[in-house]
Amino acid sequence: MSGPGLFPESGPIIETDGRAELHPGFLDWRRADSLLDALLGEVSWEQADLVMFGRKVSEPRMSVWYSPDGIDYVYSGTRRAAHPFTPAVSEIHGLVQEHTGERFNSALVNLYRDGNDRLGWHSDNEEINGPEPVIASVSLGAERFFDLRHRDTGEIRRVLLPHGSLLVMSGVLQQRWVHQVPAMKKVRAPRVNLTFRLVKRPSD
Ligand SMILES: O=C(O)CCC(=O)C(=O)O
Ligand SMILES: [Mn+2]
Repeated sequence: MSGPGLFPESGPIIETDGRAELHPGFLDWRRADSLLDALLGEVSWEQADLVMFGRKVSEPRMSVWYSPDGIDYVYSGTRRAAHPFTPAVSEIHGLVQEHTGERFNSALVNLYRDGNDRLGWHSDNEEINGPEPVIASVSLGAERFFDLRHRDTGEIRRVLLPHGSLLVMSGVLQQRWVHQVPAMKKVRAPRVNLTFRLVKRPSD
């Protein structure tokens, strides 16, 4: 560790009530640069609208839901249509499966255009993700904070997610902790994040 948990070289960030583990050098810089360029060029970003307190609001970021099996993703009153993987998403998918030894069949890909784009407190606890999902989250581009907050104790862990890093969340983490990507107004550069998941068709 090179700091009090903020810039960990590698390893666990959370080991109680679920697990979160950071692999900063998952992709070397050259590969991370070329995959970021490829994604910025080939992804058809969508602006999703959520329903919050009965009002429609636009998410402060762009995103796309990839599920080659054609399973749509429904959350916060919005339905995200399934798309087949693009070549770069497919390449990263292969690397993530190889590195983790886990199988994933979908990815939510987010574009934070600059430091004003953000993602509020939430957990990935929808039925489609299953009760103890393994979620593998790849970061490319601008470094952004990622915060985890324990639902009962209020404890907060903050990490900076580097270009080319992989964060793996597992166990009961989505039940016991929430997470967010806060705004960082000074950041001018874009960041792309891919969260790989193993989803099943909802039983409704
Ligand atoms: O951008 C990130 O690092 C997190 C993304 C995330 O939490 C999500 O897509 O559910
Ligand atoms: Mn999430």
